[in-house]
Amino acid sequence: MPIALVRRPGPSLVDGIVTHQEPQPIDLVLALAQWEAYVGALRSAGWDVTEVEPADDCPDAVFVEDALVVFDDLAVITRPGAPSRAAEVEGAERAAITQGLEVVRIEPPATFDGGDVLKVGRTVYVGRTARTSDDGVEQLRAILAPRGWEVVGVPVTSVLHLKSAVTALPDGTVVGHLDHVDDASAYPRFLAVPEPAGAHVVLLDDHRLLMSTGAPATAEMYRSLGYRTVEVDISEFEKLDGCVTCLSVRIRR
Ligand code: CIR
Repeated sequence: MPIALVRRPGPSLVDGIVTHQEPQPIDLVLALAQWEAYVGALRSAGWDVTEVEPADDCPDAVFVEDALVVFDDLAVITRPGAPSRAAEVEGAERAAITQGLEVVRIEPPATFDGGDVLKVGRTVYVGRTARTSDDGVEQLRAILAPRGWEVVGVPVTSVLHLKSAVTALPDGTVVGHLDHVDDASAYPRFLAVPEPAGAHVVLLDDHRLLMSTGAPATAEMYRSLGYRTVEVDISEFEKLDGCVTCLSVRIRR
């Protein structure tokens, strides 16, 4: 059974970082209910959902994808670019070890957020952003080259992370909204979607896509391509520049 690591949101979520939109109040009760529904969608699709220990002093800890990235049996523990997120990696590392993963760390002074990593086959696209430094990209390249992964750096200028702009369908087609994609030609196969939130898909399996309720036209487009969609309302996390991908780390072995 594939494993999904998640991290329960704590009371400090209301103080999460907002960079790419006007700040809006966060409804904590609604956020927790939305998080439970997100976890429920993963479980219903056959994922073994495991909670990483909470990091309630870190308002953005629920966005667990930024703290570690898994490649086969290797967990790369990141070095988040936002200082308030630095302590998130401690519990993430313990969770990786509990899962029996080999662990390596991104070392200072580099910074690296997991949301900047998009895996398509054995290609790893890495966004160069305000959170992920050139040095971070190069460290990942050095870690992964001997393991048979190719790292490709891509520019990201208008959103927080690479995966705020693009994700990929099960057949490897990269999907994104053209307002947020700096260079669609970086990807061998690219499909433009009609809504920004439609660019965010979690692959539940080869046929089912988990996505936000905030992109109904894109969901319809994916269904016309033969996929099934599972849509969850994550409005409280979207107010904090989050999306469906960053709320879990999927481990497929
Ligand atoms: C942050 O600014 O770090 C959080 N408020 C949102 C992080 C979202 N993570 C992601 O897209 N991978």
